Amino acid sequence: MNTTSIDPEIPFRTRLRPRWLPREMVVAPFLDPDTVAPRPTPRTALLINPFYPKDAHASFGKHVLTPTLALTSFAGATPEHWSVSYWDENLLHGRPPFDPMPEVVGITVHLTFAQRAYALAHWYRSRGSKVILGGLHILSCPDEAAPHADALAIGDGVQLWPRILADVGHGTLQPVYRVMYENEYREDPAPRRRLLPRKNFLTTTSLIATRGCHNRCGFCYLSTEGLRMPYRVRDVQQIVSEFAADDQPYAVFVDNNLGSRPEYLRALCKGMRPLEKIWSAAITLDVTDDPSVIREMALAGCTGVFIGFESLSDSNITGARKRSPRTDDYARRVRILHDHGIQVNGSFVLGFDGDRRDVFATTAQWIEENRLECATFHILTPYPGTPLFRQIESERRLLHRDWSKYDTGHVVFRPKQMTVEELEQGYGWIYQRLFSHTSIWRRRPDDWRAIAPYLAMSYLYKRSNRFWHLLIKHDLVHTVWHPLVEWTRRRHLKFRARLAMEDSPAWETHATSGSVVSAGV
Ligand code: B12
Ligand code: SF4
Repeated sequence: MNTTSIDPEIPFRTRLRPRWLPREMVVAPFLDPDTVAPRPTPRTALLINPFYPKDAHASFGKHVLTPTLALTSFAGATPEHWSVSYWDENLLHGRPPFDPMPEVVGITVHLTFAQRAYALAHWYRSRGSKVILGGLHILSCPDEAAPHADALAIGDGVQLWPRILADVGHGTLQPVYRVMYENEYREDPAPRRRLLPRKNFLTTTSLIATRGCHNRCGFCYLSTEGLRMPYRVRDVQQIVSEFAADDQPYAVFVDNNLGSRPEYLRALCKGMRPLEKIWSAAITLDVTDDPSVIREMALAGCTGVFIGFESLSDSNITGARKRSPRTDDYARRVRILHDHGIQVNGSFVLGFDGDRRDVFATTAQWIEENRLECATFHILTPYPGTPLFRQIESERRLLHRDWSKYDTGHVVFRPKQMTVEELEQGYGWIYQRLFSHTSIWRRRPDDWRAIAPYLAMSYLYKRSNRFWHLLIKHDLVHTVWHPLVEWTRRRHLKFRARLAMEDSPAWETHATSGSVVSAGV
């Protein structure tokens, strides 16, 4: 355990080193207004994940760890007589294709890349394609998006997409389609993962087993006004089959919270165990209420979890309306995960009303003391339509509505107990600190056998943005990472075999398993 405490003023005395950020990671590909495109080909659809600027503080690797399911999920519901293709602008392959010119272009829209989505929509519409916009931002701000689309898809794309294509076919496209997430999730088809470029992602197996969350934190997109997303699960066997069918050693669950119903998680783990694969997922810390669930996770191949700790202050947590264990119990719960060989990627929000200037040093200190292998920081961001947005807006603390800066890496509101500049400086400092050699070393696992894989993961994942840029640009992400992932899987198989044999608690007998794969997004 480290005892050296970090001086709370250090963040403000430290000069932040400029970070390397190549132009193509911040500027979207050029859309030439003079390009002459062929006439749209009937019954062809192109699905686009638009470009967004990358944060130089964080790892570029997270963008190619695993693909979003936004597009592949509803692509699975495409009628037989339509041909559909996929384009992710973040893979650095230049501007999206236009030969053949698609009859329909479906674009997923988040607030941070809404302007890029609108630019793409304009380019394709002016050349004859019908453009459909869907995704989180269309649900929050439909009026803003409407002028940019032929149709808006508000809510669940899986239900809407076949209807939209049928209406295009009949020439009866409506301006707005709307349906919430109240149907049976298990009736959805599997996402169409074969559309994905396999060589460009560490794994293409993004899985989703549940919808919704037992919490409704005031800052989370799940509390957006008008969003009805009751908790629903898919059948265990559906998930197991999808995991097996994609033929990758590693999966990332993109569920909001895979641990919302611990008994479902337990059943899912039992189902996945025979696959002998590894995976990571986002969960809430209350899953550790019952350590036997954590044991099932380890036995089923869980190497890492992404946990929204959000804050180390109970009043911030209560203020955000999050039901969470007391913060003075966080450390014990982290140990339960570590003792089962599960790495912890902690997510922390900075800038709550209760946060003062010392929050950066205190948070970094706690992360190092508790040896979190990885941490992700977010500047508190009021997403439009959420209770947090309404509160900050009514207090006249919003600085602007430039959504492109609502990416949790910029300050977009006036914090209560520090200045905007202090919050920005503290955010930059805490990332610099956590990526430093000193901090990486302080957070090494207790068990010496797990140190080498931990260091490999930290350096390859967190300190190699030039390397990531090269891999992404030259389509080498999968080729280079696959052997490391496979090695992790094999190590994990040995680890879980020992865990399964012994009756005594894992922490008495086990080395941590370690992983070269980051524990979540
Ligand atoms: C995978 C993921 C990522 C990946 C990939 C992102 C990408 N766009 O390529 C990575 C790791 C790179 C990433 C990064 C970030 N992410 Co992210 N990410 C996710 C995650 C975990 C899963 C997304 C997913 O697959 N969902 C499942 C699909 C099926 O749901 P869906 O996207 O809503 O799509 C459905 C409908 O919306 C609709 N639909 C969507 N698009 C379209 C389009 C059409 C045409 C139609 C018909 C329908 C339709 O149909 C789908 C099926 O119903 C979500 C949380 C979540 N569980 O959704 C966060 C989430 C989307 N991310 C979020 C954030 C904040 C970020 C970051 C900004 C964080 C950061 N600072 O690093 C970055 C940067 C990305 C950016 N600038 O946008 C927030 C967005 C909040 C908001 N209100 O916009 C979310 C919701 C997490 C959260 N709880 O706050 N992310
Ligand atoms: S626990 Fe996480 S996913 Fe659930 S409402 Fe809160 S922030 Fe959203």
